[in-house]
Amino acid sequence: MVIDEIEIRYVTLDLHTPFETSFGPYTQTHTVIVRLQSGDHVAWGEGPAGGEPFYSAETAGTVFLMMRDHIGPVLLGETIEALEDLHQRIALIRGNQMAKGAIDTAVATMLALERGQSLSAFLGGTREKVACGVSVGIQRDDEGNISVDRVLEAVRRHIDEGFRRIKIKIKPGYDLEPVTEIRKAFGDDLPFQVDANSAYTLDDVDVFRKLDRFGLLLIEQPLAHDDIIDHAKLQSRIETPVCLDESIHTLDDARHAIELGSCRVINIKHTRVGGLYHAKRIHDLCADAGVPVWCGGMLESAVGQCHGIAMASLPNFTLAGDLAPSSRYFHRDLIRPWIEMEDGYMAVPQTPGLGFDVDEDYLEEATTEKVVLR
Ligand code: OSB
Ligand code: MG
Repeated sequence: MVIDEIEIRYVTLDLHTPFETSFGPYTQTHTVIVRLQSGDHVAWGEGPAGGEPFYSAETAGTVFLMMRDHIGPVLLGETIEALEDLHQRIALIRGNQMAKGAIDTAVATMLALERGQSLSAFLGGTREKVACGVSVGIQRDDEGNISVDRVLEAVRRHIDEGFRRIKIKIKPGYDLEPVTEIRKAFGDDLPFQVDANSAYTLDDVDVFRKLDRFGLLLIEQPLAHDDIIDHAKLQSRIETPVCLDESIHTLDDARHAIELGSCRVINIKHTRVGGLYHAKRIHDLCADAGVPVWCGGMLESAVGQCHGIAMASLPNFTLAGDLAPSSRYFHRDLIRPWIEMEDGYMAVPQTPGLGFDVDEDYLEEATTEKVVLR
């Protein structure tokens, strides 16, 4: 496969409802969409880094620049036969996983397309459908105060919609109460987990000891975004599995975290780890170590979700992902019509490449900046 042209777009999509985490509310998705051309074939990639460097050090702005100035120029005109070839060519670039993820997802989709395979089959996926979980943000009442009642309403709605697992965002001062109320309202059998997005320190171990009583599936990223040492200490003091999200950027990060006992579960976001190539290797490492994984979300467009669904069809993705139909966040998305959730699952596309056509009119409308390298 020869890379003839790379189009890079900075795209913003409005969320129909704000999504609030411990670092504040999101009202828009800021993402980078990559269009790759090879002969007559077109493939799409996405690097959904966000508008601000709060979740990770990268933003959609840095992804755009890295793609334009460093990754794109290295790849133009190059022949790539396997994902490994791509990553060998960009290995000298340090960090910038989301930017690498943006090109990796486009190249993986192109390679799948050229082989006549679905992205899932190309990656070695084995599932025909993936379980959908939902991430419920911190909710506020009309006066702007955090409201447990509103969280209960949202959880009830999502259970009714059929989601297979509920996750809520927590932060200091807003943790035991919503968890207690959700267990009280929906029972102990509800598959239920929490995500702190790094809002706590080891001094808060008592909160996590108390959370142990609620039989949570896992506690996601309780401590610092770049930590695996304190997470190991925390995991040794509590029963609930710790799951790492922000702390895992590389295969070695995953290996170190598993060796140290920093977590018992890993949330794999393929773009956080530099793309599907690395995601697959982390998946395989975790499978060998008996560590289950699940597919996280970044409020990406349906393009990025297609990549995530393909990844989540791999065998060790045994926990429900943050994978939801577009209508969860958007009135309109970059792919239409999008996969509907049926009985809490989404079908894994079986047609070659991405499995869907991009809505190029809406993409153009949602683009704030664009460059074409050829
Ligand atoms: O920590 O998983 C996270 C969204 C933006 C940044 C970080 C996270 C999230 C989510 C969204 O939880 C989950 C989803 O895509 O539904
Ligand atoms: Mg998370």
